[in-house]
Order: sequence, then structure tokens, then C-alpha cells
Amino acid sequence: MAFELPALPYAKTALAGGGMCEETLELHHGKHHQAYVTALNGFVEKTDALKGKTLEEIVKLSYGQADMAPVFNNAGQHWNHILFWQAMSAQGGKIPGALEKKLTEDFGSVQQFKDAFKTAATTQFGSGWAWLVLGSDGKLKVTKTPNGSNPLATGEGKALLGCDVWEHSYYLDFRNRRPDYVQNWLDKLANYEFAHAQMG
Ligand code: MN3
Repeated sequence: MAFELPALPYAKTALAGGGMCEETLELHHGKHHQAYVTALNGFVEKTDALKGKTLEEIVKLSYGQADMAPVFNNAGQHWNHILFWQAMSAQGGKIPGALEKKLTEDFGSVQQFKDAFKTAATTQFGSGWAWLVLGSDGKLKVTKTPNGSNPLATGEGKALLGCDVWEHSYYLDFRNRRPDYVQNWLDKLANYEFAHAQMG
């Protein structure tokens, strides 16, 4: 069973009011994400060790293996983008009370959480991701990963939110201004309801 591009959980025009235009979603979902899925399926087809494995299994088994780097990059990016689409909403930016309480406990304040996330996102040199994760110690933390890597591979915790900081994610809407994209993402696009629901 080949991997498939999941449909967006909203219309391509849905996030325009929040600062992510239809063309960005058209290209990012329809071209970039699709390309990762197509490449991953190509590797699975010609690699016995990958056949029948779940996406999560492929991400974990290819992580840190030099000869599997292209497999990891594409599997990781497929996993990351599935989360990314869910991590945004047309009603984004609203933080449920229970999550606000937990963010305040673990970061000091919502503002300090956002500052930490923004720092992670803007100091990731080149392409990569910033994450809000729930660590195995039960604490929320912010991490960043390069390229297609993610907290599932590194074992840093359960990813609750992931923000793509590769230029294709923001260049049409924010040009070269990654800090503005990230601030806007946290304030207007991030789906904190989804993040909280994943905490279980
Ligand atoms: Mn991307």
C-alpha cells in the first residue's frame, strides 16, 4: 500500500485571513508535500527492508543511517507535513485554558513559550522545523530540528505542534521575514486545540 498525500483539513483559501495564502498552500501541499510522498514511495518500492512498514517505523529505522539519508528526509518530511497541516487552523491562535495553564507552568508564561518557540524557529539555520513537544518527563518544551528530522526520530517527546521554517512555507506571504512569519504563525495560525487534544 503506497503512502498517500492526505487532503488538507480545510480549504486552500481557509488560512488566507490568518496570513497563509491560497498559493502558498497550493504549492506547499500540492507540490512540495506531494514530492516527498512520491519519492518515499519510490524508495519503498525498491527497498525490501521498507516494504510493509508504517511511516513511523520507516522514520525511526532510517534515522541516523547514512545510507538511508534520502529515505529519512522524505519519510520525515511526509510525517512532519501531515502534522503541520493539522497544526494550523482558520481559527488558530486561541489557546484553551488548560493548555494555557500548562504552558505557564512549564515556560513561566505564554509569552515566554512564544519567545522560546520563535527563537528556535529563527535560529534553525536553513531548512527545518520548530516544535512544541511533550517530553517523557511530562513537561512541555520547545525544540528544533534540521531538514526532515523530527521529535519522533530524535526521541525528544511527542510533537504537539510543528512549524515548517523552510522558505517555501513563508516566502510568498512574508518574503524573507522569517521572524514575522513565525510570530504570525503562533498568534494567528497555530491550532492550540489540536496541540492540547494530543496531550491525551
Ligand atoms: Mn515544507
